[in-house]
Amino acid sequence: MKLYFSPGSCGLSPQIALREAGLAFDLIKVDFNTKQTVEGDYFEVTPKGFVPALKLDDGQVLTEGAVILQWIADKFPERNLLPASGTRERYKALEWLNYIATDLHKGMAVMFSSFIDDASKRHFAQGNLAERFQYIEEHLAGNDYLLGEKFSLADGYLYNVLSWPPRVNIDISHYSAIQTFMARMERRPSVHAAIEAEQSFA
Ligand SMILES: N[C@@H](CCC(=O)N[C@@H](CS)C(=O)NCC(=O)O)C(=O)O
Repeated sequence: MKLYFSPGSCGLSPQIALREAGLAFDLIKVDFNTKQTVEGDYFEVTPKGFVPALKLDDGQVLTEGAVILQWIADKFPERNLLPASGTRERYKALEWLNYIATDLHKGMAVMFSSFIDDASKRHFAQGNLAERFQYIEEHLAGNDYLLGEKFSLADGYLYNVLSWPPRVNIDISHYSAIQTFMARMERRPSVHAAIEAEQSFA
């Protein structure tokens, strides 16, 4: 199995998930500028050109981070990485995955865009993103993890996206529940190992 990623991107959360599942995998770095990997043209892996992509041992390629997380969880149900399919808890997890992917991840993507000027980014961060952070802060104030007391792969995705604000000069240090959550996640061996593995490519 191969995980295509780029250091510091949304490729971190599937890597955390693979480690939580105890799966063996190779990491293949994608150069965003050239869309090349050590294997050659990344567009041959996925015409989207985006990370993450997971190439299975049979050659099939899965894209879309939130979908890759569900595939990993469903492949190894005994690991309890997401609630069982069809349960009410599963739909709660899907709500979070969708919220992170659409509102938070793509909201944060605005801050990295070269098509948007700095003033508009600042305005967007203060108006839009601040509300997203506050919503998450209030939820985490009463919960160790997104689904309550137990870790799920949605937490890895949230951790991944919430590690970006400081890189684009958004201060989230005053959100104390978010900070506690980030520290809790960093104590997980999967998160620690995933970050270290990314750094070895930097
Ligand atoms: N819809 C995709 C979006 C993935 C995405 O936005 N990937 C970014 C990195 S976080 C990317 O590959 N960007 C490459 C580029 O902009 O050239 C998903 O949810 O997995």
